[in-house]
Amino acid sequence: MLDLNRIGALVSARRPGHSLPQALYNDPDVLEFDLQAIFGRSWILAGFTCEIPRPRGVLALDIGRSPVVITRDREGVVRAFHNSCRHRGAQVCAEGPSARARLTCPYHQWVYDLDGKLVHARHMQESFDPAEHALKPVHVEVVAGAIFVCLAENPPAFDRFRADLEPLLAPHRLEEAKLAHRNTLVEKGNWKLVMENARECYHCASGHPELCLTFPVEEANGEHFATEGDPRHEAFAARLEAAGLPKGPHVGPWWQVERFPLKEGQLSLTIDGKLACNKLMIGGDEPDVGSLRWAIEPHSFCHSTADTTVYFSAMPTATGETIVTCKWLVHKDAIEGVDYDVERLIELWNVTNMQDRDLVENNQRGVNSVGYTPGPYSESDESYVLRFVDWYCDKALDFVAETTGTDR
Ligand code: 3BY
Ligand code: FES
Ligand code: FE
Repeated sequence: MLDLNRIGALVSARRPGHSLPQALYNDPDVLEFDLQAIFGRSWILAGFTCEIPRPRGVLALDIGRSPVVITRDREGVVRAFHNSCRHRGAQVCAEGPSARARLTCPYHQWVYDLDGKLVHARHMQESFDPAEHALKPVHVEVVAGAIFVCLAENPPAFDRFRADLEPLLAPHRLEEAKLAHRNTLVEKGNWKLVMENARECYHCASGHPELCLTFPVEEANGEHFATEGDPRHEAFAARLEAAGLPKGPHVGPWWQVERFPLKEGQLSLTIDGKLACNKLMIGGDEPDVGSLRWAIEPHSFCHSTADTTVYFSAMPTATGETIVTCKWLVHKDAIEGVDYDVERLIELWNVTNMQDRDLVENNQRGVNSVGYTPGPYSESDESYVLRFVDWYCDKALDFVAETTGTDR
């Protein structure tokens, strides 16, 4: 049994504006708590509709310890289910994308339709009612080709987020994309350290020499990218307006959405700043549209340039372990070896993610020290880390109050 009062006290005792108390980064009970209070109650960016092409596309992923499976039923409606068989609970679909007409549990071959209905269960007695043993649904929302799921019975309100994201993301035509590559990285660090690192560019100039060619690391340090009165930003805004592309920024309690200019003369977030794919994902033929950064607490950020969308997601697997999943999308008609080269497409983010892994693992080692004391964040350069940590503490204390029936 989790001692919610103890964890609530730990969160309440944190010093605002500072990194968190040690136990919040390395205590096994806190990880269990985070899975319930945070990952169990937030909208998670699970993937993209192009990963579940009609009619047989299926995508399975783990949200903490809870496997989820996403399908499109015969009518094309996207659905999500707990990926746990209604017989004896086995995981029905293996993690990752696959193509299936039905979902067959590998254990005793119970068969489910893509809408979750149980359609076949061998040798069950007369009294057994298949209608009572459909896969359990999980809340799902689709925004411009991006799929969000939430394990909670009552998920957080979604409408404001949708209104902020949809007009900015829709021009990237994710419905017409394909998954060009996907990989994972295991990081020996708590998920919060992975996300704090992902929410700032204070470390970018020294930590990511390759990213610095294209990513405006200095501008990314503030609250958002737009810099008033800067002629380059004004020219960028005018170009976007001509191309009919809204740029935001939109910042909500658990999201940030903003289109920003890349470094001068660079077209994509690649190792050389050139396009990674000649067939554009964005409508029109203007490739110089910067990048749309869309980031969702607790676990992800994406960058959508004219030619690709890159997805980064961090999932806790154990107290000191996080799995980072990266996906690269390109236009579905782009031909590998002709329009794009996978090695070149993935090189920059692979290099960057591995540099971040080393930074996170090093951070975790230092945080484990008996000499660790929470230290101050930079208000200017780590503003999104401050937001993340404040959001985490707020959500954690809400969970404690609701679950224990006490006031905050
Ligand atoms: O959220 C982002 O944009 C990531 C990418 C590079 C650094 N970090 C702030
Ligand atoms: Fe799925 Fe038995 S656990 S068929
Ligand atoms: Fe980084």
